[in-house]
Amino acid sequence: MDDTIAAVATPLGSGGLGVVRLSGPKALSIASHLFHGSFPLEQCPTHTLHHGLLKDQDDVLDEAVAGLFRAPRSYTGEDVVEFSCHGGAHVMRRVLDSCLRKGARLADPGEFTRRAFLNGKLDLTQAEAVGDLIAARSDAQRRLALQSLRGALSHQLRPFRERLLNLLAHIEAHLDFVEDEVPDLSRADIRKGIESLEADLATLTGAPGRDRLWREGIKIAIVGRPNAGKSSLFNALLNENRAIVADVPGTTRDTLEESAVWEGVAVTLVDTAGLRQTEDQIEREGAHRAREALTEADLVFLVVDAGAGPRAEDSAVAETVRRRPVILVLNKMDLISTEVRRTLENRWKTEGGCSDTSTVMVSARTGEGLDDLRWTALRQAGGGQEPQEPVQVFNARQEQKLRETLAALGRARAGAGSNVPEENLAVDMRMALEGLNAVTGQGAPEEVLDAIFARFCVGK
Ligand SMILES: Nc1nc2c(ncn2[C@@H]2O[C@H](COP(=O)(O)OP(=O)(O)OP(=O)(O)O)[C@@H](O)[C@H]2O)c(=O)[nH]1
Ligand SMILES: [Mg+2]
Repeated sequence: MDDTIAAVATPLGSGGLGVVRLSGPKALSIASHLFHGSFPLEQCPTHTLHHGLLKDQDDVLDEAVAGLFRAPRSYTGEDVVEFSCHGGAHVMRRVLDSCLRKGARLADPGEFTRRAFLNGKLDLTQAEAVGDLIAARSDAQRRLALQSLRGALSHQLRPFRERLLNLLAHIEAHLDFVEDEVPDLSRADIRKGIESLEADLATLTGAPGRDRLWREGIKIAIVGRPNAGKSSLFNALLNENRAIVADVPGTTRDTLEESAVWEGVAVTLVDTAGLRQTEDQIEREGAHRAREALTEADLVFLVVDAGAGPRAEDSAVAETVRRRPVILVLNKMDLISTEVRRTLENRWKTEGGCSDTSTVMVSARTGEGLDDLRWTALRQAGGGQEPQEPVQVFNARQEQKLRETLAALGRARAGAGSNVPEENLAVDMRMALEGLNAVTGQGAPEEVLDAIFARFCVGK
């Protein structure tokens, strides 16, 4: 990386402080052109802070603190200078502009972290964790991200990689067999070795997606007919008066999104427009958006006005959510007498077209049943188990690579148990090794890195 990059590292807008970051071989010389403190920056030792003026020619841009980190002991592994300025958008823009005019290039999204990865300061699981930590909305997400940032995932994979390399070495020893180098592992031993490696790795990987709700959170769409009480439920679950509630069907026209944390899981709730046949153009657009929200959601709350009893329209709405994970929410239970309660669930299930859906009775007005609804949602999203924060979670990319590794190990194990030639065994074992390496990013192709870092924002 022979060029020097610069970017604003703090969010644009007003704040007490705003940071402009420079990284690369010219970071120090560019910074010393702009920064005027008690000592010339270029002669200052690493890991020091300096107070001074940032100037563009004779124009004083700001009074700032410069942080100096010399290669290789910096975030990126290169020379890094960070200017902590007064955090106004205009100040930031001027300081950044001056850096660019002195020869820096505007950093791409995630480029600081990408350089850290390329310079060996972080592996890929750690680089991904930087993005996750910044995006964390719950304590669980923060803990999991911080753990992988500190190398927990790569640390756990290391012994697996060593076992794999060891087995591969024995298989390859069979291959270039020479008289005096008799390999010490029999074919049966190799098969056993692969088998136990496969089993241990499968345990580590866990069930597909089981723990994903902790890492990624869940998105829940609240849908149903107009006036069922969707917006009331949305507000009640958020504990705030966010959406407009009214006795008029068709109150909500647009989709509304808000975040919450339930038992440590980050939840995004989406309130939607009521679904019904209508000629009203705005309402139809609302219904269209509701259907879109439905397809993006991990879980759907199908809300009905329990006392109104199932009607043909309800089956139609139930039909739209048919192939989605759904919870049937019987709302307005405060209006229901005890006798009717008992038969109500069955009636909705049979006549409302929701026969195998789990059902929760609530009242958005009194708050009855809301805890039950939250727990049912978490249990359903967590594959039927009580939500329990996992020790570590692989993200979708890492999990995919681990599954490829497991598949290759499975082929190798089967091959080792039959008459498959050693060459073929070695091919499968090498594929398994590549899969493991890909998790931590060893030998990751440019396109993979592009895809990962494109999700970062500029300045990370
Ligand atoms: N008694 C009672 N009334 C409720 C309850 N939930 C909602 N309502 C009332 O039902 C009416 C409709 O509520 P909304 O929350 O606006 O319904 P909605 O499903 O969002 O309606 P649209 O946005 O028109 O699709 C309002 O008058 C609410 O006060 C409840 O649990 N009990
Ligand atoms: Mg509404």
